[in-house]
Amino acid sequence: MTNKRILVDMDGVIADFDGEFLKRWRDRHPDKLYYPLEERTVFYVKDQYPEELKPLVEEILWEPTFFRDMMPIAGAREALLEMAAVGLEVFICTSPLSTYRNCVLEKYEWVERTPGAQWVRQIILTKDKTLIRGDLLIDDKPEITGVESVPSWEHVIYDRPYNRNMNNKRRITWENWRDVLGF
Ligand code: UMP
Ligand code: MG
Repeated sequence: MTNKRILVDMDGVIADFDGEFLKRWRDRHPDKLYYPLEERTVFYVKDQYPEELKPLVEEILWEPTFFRDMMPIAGAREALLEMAAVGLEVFICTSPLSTYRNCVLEKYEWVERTPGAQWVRQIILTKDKTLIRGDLLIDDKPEITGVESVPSWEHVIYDRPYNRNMNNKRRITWENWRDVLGF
């Protein structure tokens, strides 16, 4: 497995996008519909909420500090460092919001802070992950599509409640990654 290139997604894999959203949603709209993570059935949080609440969801995702302040997902930082230590080529491969103004800068700030400044050079920011070459892509999105119909990587799905309908892919967490990758 060493010498392999591992592309690791950011939101929902190393950065707790949903935790940050739910915290802000509950604080700001305590009277409104609330779906805890375990009840999320769709990948995009906005798609879970009715039409009249979608702008309020977006307001939170687009505001300054949202992408900066996410907590790390438990075990993610340690896994990145360990993967690099065993000689894997590790990149953080993440898609920015099209409403990019806060998101892009804050993703860099997040990586600089957690997992650390040397990881900033490992960031690949792209809307189309099929263009990026690698052996594995660890990602929570159920299906990853783009211009390349046959990407070079194997998509190993990072286990989250909203992707459990996908059962034709290997599944990984920061608890079992060594077994799944064969360490
Ligand atoms: N994203 C949303 N809503 C969600 C989850 C993700 O807008 O519920 C956006 C945030 C990021 C991008 O810009 O998608 C993350 O995509 P990945 O790189 O993690 O697939
Ligand atoms: Mg993701």
